[in-house]
Amino acid sequence: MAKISEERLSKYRELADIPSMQMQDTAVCEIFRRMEDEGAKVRDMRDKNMGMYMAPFQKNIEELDIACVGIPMENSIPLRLSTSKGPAALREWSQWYGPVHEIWKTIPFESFNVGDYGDIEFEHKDILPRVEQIYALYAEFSKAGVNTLSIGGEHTMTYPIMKALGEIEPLGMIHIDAHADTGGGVIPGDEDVLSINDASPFRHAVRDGVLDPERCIQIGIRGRGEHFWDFSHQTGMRVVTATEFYDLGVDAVIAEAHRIIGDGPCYITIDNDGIDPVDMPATGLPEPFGVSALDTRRILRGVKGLDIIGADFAELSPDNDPTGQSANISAALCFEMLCLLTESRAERSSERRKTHWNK
Ligand SMILES: [Mn+2]
Repeated sequence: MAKISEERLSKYRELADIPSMQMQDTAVCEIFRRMEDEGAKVRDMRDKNMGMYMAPFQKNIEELDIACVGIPMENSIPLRLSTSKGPAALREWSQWYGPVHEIWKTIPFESFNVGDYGDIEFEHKDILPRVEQIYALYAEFSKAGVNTLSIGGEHTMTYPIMKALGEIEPLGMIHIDAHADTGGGVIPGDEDVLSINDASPFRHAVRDGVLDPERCIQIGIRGRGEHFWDFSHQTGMRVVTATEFYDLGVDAVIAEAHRIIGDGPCYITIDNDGIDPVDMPATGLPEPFGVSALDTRRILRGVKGLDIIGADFAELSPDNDPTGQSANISAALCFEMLCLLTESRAERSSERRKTHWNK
């Protein structure tokens, strides 16, 4: 048997003496070193003092460029509850991701002041005052020019977020979901066509003039609820069912998203039930035959270049997945969105300020 030559072996032995970190991209070495110097516990991923993606907790809106926000809202989900635990589960699993994007090499912390704002502490238990409270907070973010990555919590939250962010200019939308969420009086026993719940956020956002339906694409829609979504079709939203998504292919759908949304501001919202329940069991209303987790990531990577001003991830219900894989995949997908927010902000403005942990 031929052995590996001495020449090759001596080369491998020389390489084996160099620490991995030193062989890597110097930008990655630098951010890890800086984080440790500033007191971030990058070696302890269970440190409860660490915010999402190891970002520092920060409440000062004026100082933030990009805020990660937990919205532990659980009001209108009819069954299989636990969305109020979504932000905590995502925060825990997010420690596995970042600080660098594996393909784009984006390091959000080196471009902007990224902070975890923490979870919204609701002052009321009812849905309407909670919607008001979310709106008031996001109006402050919008006024201060902060881009937001919001982790739910039920999908209702996206209505007040859009109401605040779309006030200056109506938003376009990339929406991944099993349900189009443009319903009126969807929940059984609910006679009010304009009630606010997690099946209606986009009906309200369009009605308020903050979401432009002609610049919306909804991907992954499926199940028995098609008759609820006439508002999407009649206002000109592009509804791509999960079946159509796989017939057309991911690249064709991404090209369509670029064409529909164009240059204006765009919001990305993912309801985790848009993703196939095989990958994402931690949801309240699982619908089989959805978009895979991998294809969800391909969509997110494919929409780079659009002007993404905000993003969210809704309906994560950790109790429905004891393995934690759903929260893990959710955290991976949300890091993609954090990098999209970073890339878009960098396109929009040449101002830079780094994240610091030692304040
Ligand atoms: Mn939804």
